[in-house]
Amino acid sequence: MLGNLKDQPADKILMLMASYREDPRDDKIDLGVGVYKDPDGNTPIMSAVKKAEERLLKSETTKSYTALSGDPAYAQAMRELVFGETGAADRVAAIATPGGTGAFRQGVDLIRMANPGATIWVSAPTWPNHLSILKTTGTPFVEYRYFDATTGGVDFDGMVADLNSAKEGDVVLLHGCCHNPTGANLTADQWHRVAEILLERKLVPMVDLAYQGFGDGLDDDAQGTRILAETQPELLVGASCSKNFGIYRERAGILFAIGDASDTKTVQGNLNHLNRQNYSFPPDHGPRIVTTILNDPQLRAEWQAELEEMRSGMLALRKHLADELRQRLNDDRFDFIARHRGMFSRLGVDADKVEAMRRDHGIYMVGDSRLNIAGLNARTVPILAEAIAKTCA
Ligand code: PLP
Ligand code: TYF
Repeated sequence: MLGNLKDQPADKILMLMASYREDPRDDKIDLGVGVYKDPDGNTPIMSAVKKAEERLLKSETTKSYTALSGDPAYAQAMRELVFGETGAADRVAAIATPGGTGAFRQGVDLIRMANPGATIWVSAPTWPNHLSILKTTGTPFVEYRYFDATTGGVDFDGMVADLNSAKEGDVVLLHGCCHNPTGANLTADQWHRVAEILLERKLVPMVDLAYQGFGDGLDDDAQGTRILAETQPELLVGASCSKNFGIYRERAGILFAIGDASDTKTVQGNLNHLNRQNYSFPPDHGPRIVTTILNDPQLRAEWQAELEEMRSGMLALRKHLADELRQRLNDDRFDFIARHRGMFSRLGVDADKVEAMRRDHGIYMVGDSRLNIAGLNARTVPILAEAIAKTCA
């Protein structure tokens, strides 16, 4: 049996992590995997998370099973974080999932149960794991135009034209904020236009919100999702707590399915069913940390302040890098780096240039020229700018 197995394609981002580790150079720079790093290159546990864990250690009296959907207090706290005051709670069904990836996977399974004929429209490009999950589940998908490599922005006309050819019932996957891998995002006006197209063509949006708080702030980053919650009859949202709470390995995520209030009970039952089929009860420790923080004003304020420091640090690095490149190249070709939001920017240079930066300068970015801004600090920004200027000018 096992001899029948074929090798699976490796995850390029995780492979890059391994080759970085093996590189003996002292001055190597890791701009690969999407994990937040402080200026010293560490990914520390946020202080509010540590305090919440201390509290839980003292106060938890059982590790017995929760509910198939996870702790209801987690769903409520996350619903408020993601949707704010928007949207009637009676339209929202939710399950805790192992990370945002679990939320996406469960969302895809739900779509296949509800409408097996649906095609999923994904941005070109999108996070590679979206594509591998769609392939693994045999879910039909097509790309819509999204990133314009010449401007570093969104090809919005292309996106609109492509979505206008989707058929009724198709699902459109949108990154809620901080687009991975490009860093280019829709404006509020563009979200409204997308909302109109979804309504006109009777399409169902699915939002992947993996970086709330990393772009323009907690509320601003949820703006697109909230516009859809206000305007669309149906909406799926997968949210991850991995980045904004820095609890990557705890696997804390949530899938929301919003529809007609008369369907909520059945939708909730189907979500519970999906958790049961795939892994039974979802992880609880990460969600409990999140709920403890969100429901305690002091811990919440501490968490928000720390998140804000991370966010503003990344913005400062963006501006610094764009300035350094403008000075060296004497043009504004890379100014889009300062306009991008989140951890990532795609430079839009060829793979051989990415390879040359790795070989000649020990700079590790993903082959599609995506760099993790949080991998930089004030010392390494000029080093990267020099390498880009030498290699890509
Ligand atoms: N979606 C996107 C776009 C991501 O970049 C990530 C990052 O890891 C995830 C989902 C899922 O994150 P996790 O499953 O670690 O919560
Ligand atoms: O895109 C990234 O770098 C993050 C982290 O299989 C990640 O989303 C990368 C690869 C992977 C899982 C998570």
